[in-house]
Amino acid sequence: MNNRRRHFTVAALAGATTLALGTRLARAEAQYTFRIGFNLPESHAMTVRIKEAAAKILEQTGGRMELRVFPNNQLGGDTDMLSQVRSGGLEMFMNSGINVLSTLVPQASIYGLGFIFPDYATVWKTMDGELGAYLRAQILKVGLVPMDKMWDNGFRNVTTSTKPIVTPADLKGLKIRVPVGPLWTSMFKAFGSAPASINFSEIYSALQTKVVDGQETPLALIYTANLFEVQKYCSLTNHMWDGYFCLANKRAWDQLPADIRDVMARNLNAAALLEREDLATANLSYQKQLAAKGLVFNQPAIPPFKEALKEAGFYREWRTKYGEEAWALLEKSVGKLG
Ligand code: X2X
Repeated sequence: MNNRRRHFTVAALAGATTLALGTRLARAEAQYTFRIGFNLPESHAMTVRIKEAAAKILEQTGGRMELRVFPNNQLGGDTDMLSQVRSGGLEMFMNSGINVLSTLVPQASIYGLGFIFPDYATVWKTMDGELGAYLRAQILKVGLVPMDKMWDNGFRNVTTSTKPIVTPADLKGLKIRVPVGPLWTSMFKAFGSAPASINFSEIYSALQTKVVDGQETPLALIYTANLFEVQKYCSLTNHMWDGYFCLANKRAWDQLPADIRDVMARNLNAAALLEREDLATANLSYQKQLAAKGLVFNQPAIPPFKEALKEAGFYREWRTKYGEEAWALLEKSVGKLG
């Protein structure tokens, strides 16, 4: 798993002075190599910040630790990457707790319950607080080591190729792509939609070929994954907030020397905080940029959507599934739910 590359390469190259050669030299010298995979596009803030963190890790470990970054489903879809990181074929994986990770750790999706976060301040208070710590402890139990800081994906909005969503009734019968996680299927069934679980790697073609008519992701993704090319309307439902855990295979993580683990954790956590700021800033302009690309926006009234979920028994059902401990931690942070 760990590449211990032979040092004669370095000796042979010693004396090289150009930056390009310097980089290659550092690579040749790396004693440990991890790959990190995730589903977001190259231009997404997460990709940019992870690459930056990888460069700092290489530098701060004196070239001993190389983190190779594979965005955009280059290593397969989420379902594939999750099984690779569990087996150790992949050392690190970024995934939303509501996405495939929740098929392994059911509690991980609790923060995706509909309409529970009024703003980012409440999101970070919750996910950097007791609930986040509880979720990370659950994830650790399945042999995945989560870094302390979560990364922002964003508040999610519904887009369609057919009509704007103005009231909950507009969601009825809608063929909508959702990620592969039971909370999503349950939420859109509660709205009366026809949700289809499809990995992000397949979202563009599923929309283009009209396998589904709609989808729901944050504006950052509608923009960076070019979903506006195959969607016409965007309804600002902000129905749930989503973020990513940065995960390492536990056996691979434990094999790293403690000082390298420290450098990794420090840089990845710092990068997560920067990525949160990047998106907070970018979010201010995505709507305008998407409108300029032809996406038609509307702002539905939100209370009827929350009411529809309540009436369908959605919160009751998930409270039972998550259990009282997780539910109490959530309510402690966001207030009583229903
Ligand atoms: O699949 C999605 O929609 C994405 C990229 O937002 C997640 O990973 C949850």
